[in-house]
Amino acid sequence: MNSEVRIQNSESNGFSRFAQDGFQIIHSLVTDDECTRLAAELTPLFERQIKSAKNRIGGVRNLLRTNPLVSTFAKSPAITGLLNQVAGSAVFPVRAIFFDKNPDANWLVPWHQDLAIAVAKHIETPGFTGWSIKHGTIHVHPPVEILAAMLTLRIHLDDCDASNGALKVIASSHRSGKIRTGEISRQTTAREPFICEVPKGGALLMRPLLLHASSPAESPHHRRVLHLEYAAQKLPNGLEWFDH
Ligand SMILES: O=C(O)CCC(=O)C(=O)O
Repeated sequence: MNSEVRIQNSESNGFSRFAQDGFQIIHSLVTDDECTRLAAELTPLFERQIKSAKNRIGGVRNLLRTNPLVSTFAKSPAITGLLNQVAGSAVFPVRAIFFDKNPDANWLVPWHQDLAIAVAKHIETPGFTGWSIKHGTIHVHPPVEILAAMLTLRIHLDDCDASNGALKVIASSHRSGKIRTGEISRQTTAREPFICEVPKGGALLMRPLLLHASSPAESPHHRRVLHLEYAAQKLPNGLEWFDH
C-alpha cells in the first residue's frame, strides 16, 4: 500500500470540493458544552455494551429511537440546515451510532463502503438485495441511487489524529457506485488514502459510498464519534426507514 499522506480538504472553501471528493472535514461544528453533554450521555452506554458483549465490539446503535438527546440533536435546524444546503434538498436522519475507540475497544475496520440501510420490515422489492438481521434490526442493500443521495455526518467528541484510529478514506471513490471486492483492493492499493484528522467539536461529512477504513489506535485514548446518517428520499413499495 502507498504511504498515507495528508492532503488539505477543509470547509475553508465552502463545500465546493464535496461533490468531487465525497468527504469534507468541518473543523468546528459543535460547541464544547454540546460535546460534553453528548459524551456524558453516550459513554456509559458504550461501556455497558462492551461489558455485556465480551469482546464483540460495535457501536451503540438505534440511538435515534432510544435516545432523545441524540434524536433532538440530529434533527436540530443547525445540523439539518447545513446538510440540506450540501444535499441541495431536504434530508432527514435515519440512523445514529456511537463509537468509542479506547484501550478496551481498539478495533480495525477493513476498507468498505456503507451499503446497508436499516428498515422497519422485510418487503421484497426490486433492486433491494442482501437482506440480513444485524443487532436485531433488518438491513438491506438498496439501489445505488438511494445510497448516493445519503450523507453521513461523524461528529467527533475528542480530538482525533492519525495515531488515534482516525478514519481513512479514498477521495472520489463514491463516484464508482457500488464497488466489487477485487476493485476495492485495487483502488486502495493504487490510491493514497486521506487520513481524516478531526478536532473535538469538528465533524467528517462523507458519502456512505466513499471507501473508508480505520486502524487500531497506536496510543489509545478515547476517540468518541457520534455517527449520523441522513437520507434524502422515502423508500418505495411500502418499505420504511427503521429510524424515521
Ligand atoms: O468508526 C470507525 O472506526 C469505523 C466506522 C465505520 O467504518 C462505519 O461506520 O462504517
